[in-house]
Amino acid sequence: MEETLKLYEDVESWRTVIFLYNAALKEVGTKLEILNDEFKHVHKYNPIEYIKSRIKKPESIVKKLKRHNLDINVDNMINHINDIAGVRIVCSFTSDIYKVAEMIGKQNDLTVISVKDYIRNPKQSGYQSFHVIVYYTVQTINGPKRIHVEIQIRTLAMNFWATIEHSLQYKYRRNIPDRIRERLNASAEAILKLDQEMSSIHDEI
Ligand code: 0O2
Repeated sequence: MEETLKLYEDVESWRTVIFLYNAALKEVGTKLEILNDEFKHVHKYNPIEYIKSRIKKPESIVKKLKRHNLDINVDNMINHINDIAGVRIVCSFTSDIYKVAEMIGKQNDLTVISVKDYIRNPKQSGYQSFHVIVYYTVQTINGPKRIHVEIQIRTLAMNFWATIEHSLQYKYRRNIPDRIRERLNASAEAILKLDQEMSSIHDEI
């Protein structure tokens, strides 16, 4: 009986937590859309191509907790997983990524808690992206609640590479064979060259 009650409490707190992450995601997404509209209004130029949001799937949350050798519970999920609510901003050019990151840093209602620049320092896998973890405060019927949101900012080309590599990681259960790894590394270099070339053409205009 006690166990059933505990399970019920866990499921209830899980639902409440996911509700809050969803609320944060909606508000942060709208906020970024408005900033993009304002940027376009002022500079006659759109730094953001598109924005996508997602809540991490329960099985991915569990996998990540296990990867970090943590017990599977709601507290660990809140305290140790920063990307339960994720927003992905896709830009045309690398310089746009830094413009968007700067805009995010200027917002009073977003507190930047960490930044990872995998563009200047790509991961060994070849992964390139700019990650910002922020706190956003959601107003609830019981008062304010601070929620973590991970914002990933990348170019269209970086996103193409990351999406393909991510699905291969899934297919090979994070054990991509060496021959495919080599091709992915070569593709990551090609992506870097492509982004540099497109930026240089863009600068000519
Ligand atoms: P999923 O399946 O996308 O949710 P970690 O070190 O990964 O355990 P942390 O601190 O969150 O934890 O790392 P990081 O580097 O900031 O990575 C956060 C997310 O960035 C990942 O979430 C991926 O979405 C993406 N990412 C990081 N590295 C790579 C990579 O090499 N390839 C691809 N395709 N994406 C990457 P998850 O939870 O790992 O995965």
